[in-house]
Amino acid sequence: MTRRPILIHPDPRLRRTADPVETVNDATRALVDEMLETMYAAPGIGLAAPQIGVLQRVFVMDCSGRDAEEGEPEPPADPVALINPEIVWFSEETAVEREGCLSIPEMYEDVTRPAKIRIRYLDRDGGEQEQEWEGIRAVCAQHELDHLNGKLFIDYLGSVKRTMITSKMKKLKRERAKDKAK
Ligand code: GNR
Ligand code: NI
Repeated sequence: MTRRPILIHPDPRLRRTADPVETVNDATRALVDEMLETMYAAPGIGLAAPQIGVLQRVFVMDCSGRDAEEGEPEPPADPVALINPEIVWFSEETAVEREGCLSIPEMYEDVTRPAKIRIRYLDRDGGEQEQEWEGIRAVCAQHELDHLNGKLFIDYLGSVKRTMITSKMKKLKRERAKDKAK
């Protein structure tokens, strides 16, 4: 399996709308495996294909560590792949969670979203699935689905905060590029 570099904001590929997967096949499953490996290594609880520069409607998540009653499970504890996901219902009730993003490292801000969702998707075998989620799974799935539509969690913040975070990320990218050249 292979780990892929994660794109850092700002990057035009993080702002595009990803394309639906036409058929779930071995290539899709290879992509899912690479995404899971990249997500666990990061480490993160979710990863969307555009974050590794692949503009397909695919994301992976494993939120098992965040709601464990006792201790941290060993990854991969609960890997889930969602292909062509669609939110078919969301609650009027909202919840606030402090969010972060692997494409915006070390920045954490509160975001308000619907507390519960029903989501329909294809699994890695192409089977139709429908799940109702709340808590961190609902937050994570909404954050990942946003990535498939070119949206980032900083878009929910005020423009002053968003601009400040974007400047910090530009600086981080300049420094990383310099380090690489050394
Ligand atoms: O690892 C991640 N943690 C996280 C925490 C709160 C809300 C959303 C997330 S998703 C993030 C990984 C990521 O950037 N996925 O796109
Ligand atoms: Ni993210």
